[in-house]
Amino acid sequence: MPIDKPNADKLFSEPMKQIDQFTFNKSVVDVFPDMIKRSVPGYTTIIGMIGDLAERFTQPNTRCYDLGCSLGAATLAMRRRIGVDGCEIVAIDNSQAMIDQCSKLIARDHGATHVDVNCQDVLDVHISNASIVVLNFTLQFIAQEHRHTILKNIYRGLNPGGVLIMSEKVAFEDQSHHELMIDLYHSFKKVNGYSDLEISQKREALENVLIPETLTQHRQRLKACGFADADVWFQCFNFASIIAQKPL
Ligand code: GEK
Repeated sequence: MPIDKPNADKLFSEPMKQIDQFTFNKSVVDVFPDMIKRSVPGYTTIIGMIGDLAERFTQPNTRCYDLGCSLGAATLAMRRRIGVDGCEIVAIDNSQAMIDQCSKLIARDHGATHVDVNCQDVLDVHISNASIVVLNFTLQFIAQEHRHTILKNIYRGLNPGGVLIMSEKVAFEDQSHHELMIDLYHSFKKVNGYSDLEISQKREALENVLIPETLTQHRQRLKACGFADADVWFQCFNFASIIAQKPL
């Protein structure tokens, strides 16, 4: 089967009179694989490592959840590495355009583990019998007042020994460090072919849509939800991934 070349992300390349709030619509879906690789430092590494973590933590006859799955990159990474029987992956996203394309990509893959793909809000998902829950750059798009409820629901639904893998764009308490990380991040985007115009228009579109928090805020919330020792396992500039295990 030929491998499709991803469409280049040019969504913000022309000057815009009015910049609408960013949404995960069909135009975004069409360029998403290119967009996320060029916009999130470490994305490909994190996806690969989610496969490693799935191999290590998936228990037989349990579920793995990919919440805010987009096109299912983490789902496929887990599916390729789950080595135990009786498991199911539940992939959830509230963008119908994402789910339509995700379903096609999952159908093309011939992994043995069953994948259930649903268009649903993360807030409405009932989590149970879970070995792994992945929130790969999803919580940042959810209103802050709902974040505790989601993480508490995840904690309840995880089996003892199960893990949450949560990646986020983060902010820093120290203003000069924060500015340095943003500057390094913008250099990363420029090296990846985004112009100053694209960077600033996208930034404006994401204002009030993507709300980063500090690692301290994340650790405190995770602790309050029951995850006693949640901490960072990957970081590049202002993008980090946390692993949190439910005690055995
Ligand atoms: C990946 N995890 O490739 N309920 C469900 N989905 C949501 C919600 C919500 N309330 N809010 C946002 N989303 C993926 C990348 S992208 C990250 C995740 C990014 C979905 C939204 O529709 C989008 O598909 C995803 O979360 C965020 O590993 O684009 O920076």
